[in-house]
Amino acid sequence: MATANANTKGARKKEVKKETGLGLTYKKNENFGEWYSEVVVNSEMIEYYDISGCYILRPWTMTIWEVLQTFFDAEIKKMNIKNAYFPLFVTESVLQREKDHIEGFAPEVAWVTKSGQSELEVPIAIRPTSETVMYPYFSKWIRGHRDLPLKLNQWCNVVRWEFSHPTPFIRSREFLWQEGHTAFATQAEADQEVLEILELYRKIYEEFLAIPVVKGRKSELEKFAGGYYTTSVEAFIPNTGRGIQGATSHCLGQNFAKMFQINFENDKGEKAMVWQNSWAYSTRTIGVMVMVHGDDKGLVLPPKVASVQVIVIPVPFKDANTDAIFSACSSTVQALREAGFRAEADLRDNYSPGWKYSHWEMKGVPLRIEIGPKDLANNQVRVVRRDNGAKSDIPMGNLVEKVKEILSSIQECLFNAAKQKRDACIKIVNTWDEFIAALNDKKMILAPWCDEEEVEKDVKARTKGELGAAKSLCTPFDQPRLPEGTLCFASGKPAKKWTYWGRSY
Ligand code: 86X
Repeated sequence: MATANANTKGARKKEVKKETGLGLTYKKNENFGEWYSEVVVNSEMIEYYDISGCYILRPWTMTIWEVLQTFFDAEIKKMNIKNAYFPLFVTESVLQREKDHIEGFAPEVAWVTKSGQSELEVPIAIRPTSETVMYPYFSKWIRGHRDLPLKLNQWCNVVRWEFSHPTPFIRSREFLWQEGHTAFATQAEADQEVLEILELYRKIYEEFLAIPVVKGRKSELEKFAGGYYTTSVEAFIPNTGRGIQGATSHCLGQNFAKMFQINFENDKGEKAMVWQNSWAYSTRTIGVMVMVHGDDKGLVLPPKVASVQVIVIPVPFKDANTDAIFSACSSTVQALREAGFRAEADLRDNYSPGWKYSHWEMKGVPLRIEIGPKDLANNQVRVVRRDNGAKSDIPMGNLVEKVKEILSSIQECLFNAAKQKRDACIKIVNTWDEFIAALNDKKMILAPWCDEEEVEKDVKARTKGELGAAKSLCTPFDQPRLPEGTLCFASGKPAKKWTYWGRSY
């Protein structure tokens, strides 16, 4: 639409963008940060809020979250883990019972100090995580070995008042997650669960979000300080050259049992301490998905998590039978829905087909079906893939079968493309010089390491800079062969293992 002051081509173009809300100003490879912010907003996943670091999760986001939740919730129920809900608030004295590792986190805790105009007698904290909320009751509920295992999960929000640069999904001050907290009589049971949960996290990333991850163990420096050992799935963002912790599964050992006196009488009548785990994944998963698959047209959704898997768009020409085209769209949607697909028709008459194509591309819908007069006449539909733009005509008779085929092909192609890109970023190094070169080249670095905490601290110190220091991401469970005599890339001492390193989120 022309406006009075849109008198240059550029200004007019910008004006059009503003009015339609279509198109991205930034390119993924040119300004990744701005591209990301624009995609999450224009795809209608996120709305910015007037508190920094807090975001509105719109339905387009929540349906993805719910798909992951439905999967994970069913899986943990098969493991006999029960859902519970504990309060949002925790008193200062209870929060302090975890003093040692709270210390470092203290600046991130948000407090409620008033109700109305009157000061509360004791300030209460908003949970940043729920160990201190839950474990006093684990202590109360666990008496004998017959009370074990106690396996609880909760779906909730937590608040961590971060001060570093907030990013939707990736680093927000409030986020959604599940937190699992379990207690066992033996370490062996705890060890086994840690890996079972980690495998579910791998599935969330690889099988739902089509993102390759590395399963491994965190270094002593990077593990949860309150725990015994930490495992994680690690993803990688090629554009920024940063690793990102996708989810964690901790074995807490007996540290919290000591702090919270979670004891039980074992089957020999002796007093014993429980072995505990905790594990979580958050809405960060969705941010990683946007970063990995999105392109210059917007979001790209893997079919398994897409709120709308197939969008059907009528393409009426002036002299065409519009009613017949519209009703073909509706019956196509109906057939797809009956077959179990999430399909919708965009029958709005105030937008052109071209506008609708861009709109649903921006929103990342995996497959578009166009129905015009020619398709009607030939009893076919035109399908266009979001991931690679490939077009094909499919006979109405094969609709369901073909759509099924194409959607699984998209799911597979997205994973393969992401894996190829990720793998191209992995660099194996043996020396410090190679390490620095690879780091500057935005690589995910696999290096032989002596596994000494002081050496990791030294790596951090020596790589400090504007972009942030390098750190260990994880020691992959899947270890390449470590030839006898291999030396640590950083210390020159004998290497004990292969570990991934890089900058990270
Ligand atoms: C660490 C550890 C653990 C349950 C998980 O990673 C899985 C789910 N929790 C969380 N952590 C904190 O303990 C923590 C504590 C405070 Cl007080 C805080 F402000 C921020 C924190 N962030 C992480």
